[in-house]
Amino acid sequence: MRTISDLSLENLRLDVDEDGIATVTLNRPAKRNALDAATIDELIEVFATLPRAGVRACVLRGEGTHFSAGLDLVEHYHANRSASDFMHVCLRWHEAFNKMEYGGVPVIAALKGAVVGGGLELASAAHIRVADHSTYFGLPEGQRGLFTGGGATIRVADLIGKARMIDMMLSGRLYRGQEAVDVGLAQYLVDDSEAKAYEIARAAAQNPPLSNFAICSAISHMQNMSALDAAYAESVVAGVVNTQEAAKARLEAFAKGTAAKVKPQ
Ligand code: 1HE
Repeated sequence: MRTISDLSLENLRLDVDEDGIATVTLNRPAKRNALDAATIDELIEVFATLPRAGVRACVLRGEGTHFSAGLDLVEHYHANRSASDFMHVCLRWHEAFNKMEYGGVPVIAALKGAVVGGGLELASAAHIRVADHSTYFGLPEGQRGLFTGGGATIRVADLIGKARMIDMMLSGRLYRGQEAVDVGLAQYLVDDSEAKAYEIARAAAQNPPLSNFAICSAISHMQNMSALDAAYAESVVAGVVNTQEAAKARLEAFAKGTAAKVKPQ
């Protein structure tokens, strides 16, 4: 089993603090964190490793002023790929983003600047997206003569609906600010997206890992199932999670009236 210390990273940085909060940093600021093949390989390695490395939550951020400019267009241009080559590139992207979405570790994306094309595909594989006032979302594939290949047809369409996604791709429309939140591209709009992302990560890290595992994998899996199968799977997952040892002290506290109540502050 690979551990965090086995990882050798160049395009990403990985830090894990004493509370088990990981920070994954896209670290190609000079290229606006464009996603080249090497970065995707490193994302696969990192998100294959985090779930079994004791990590409680993860903040995904970009170095520099932009989260990510999407597919490395210059690499793609020079590689002169065949259709089959690019299909395999896309399969690697899917592997990376599926490991994020289905890995069971809460991933909170701290966004800023450009979150475009493949950068939006990456962000949409996170469980929570936090935007700041510099953040803007785009799918410039149409204007580049391209098509999404990193799961946007599934995840972005799921977030905002197919009509808005088609509009973004055809017309180059960008979303930002409150409108981006209103359409579903981000759940938070704040002055400091990283501070907020860490606040959320720390709150999530208080939950038992098995609860977080279910929240951050089962819901995504169940969305791919028929309602009948999802209801069955939900009952199996709840059977395991809701009887876990780690929940007992919390339930006891509630039964004794000493647990925090669920009320607005
Ligand atoms: C890049 C990339 C990139 C920047 N691939 N190198 N994505 C796009 O269509 C977005 C393309 N990028 C931009 O529109 C702009 O670069 C930004 C708005 C993101 C940033 O602008 P700015 O003024 O801060 O930076 P810049 O001067 O444009 O770029 C700085 C450097 O980053 C420059 O390299 P340099 O060597 O000349 O300094 C740029 O070439 C480089 N750079 N973006 C490669 N994307 C699985 S399919 C997914 C399909 C897609 O993702 S389509 C969307 C592609």
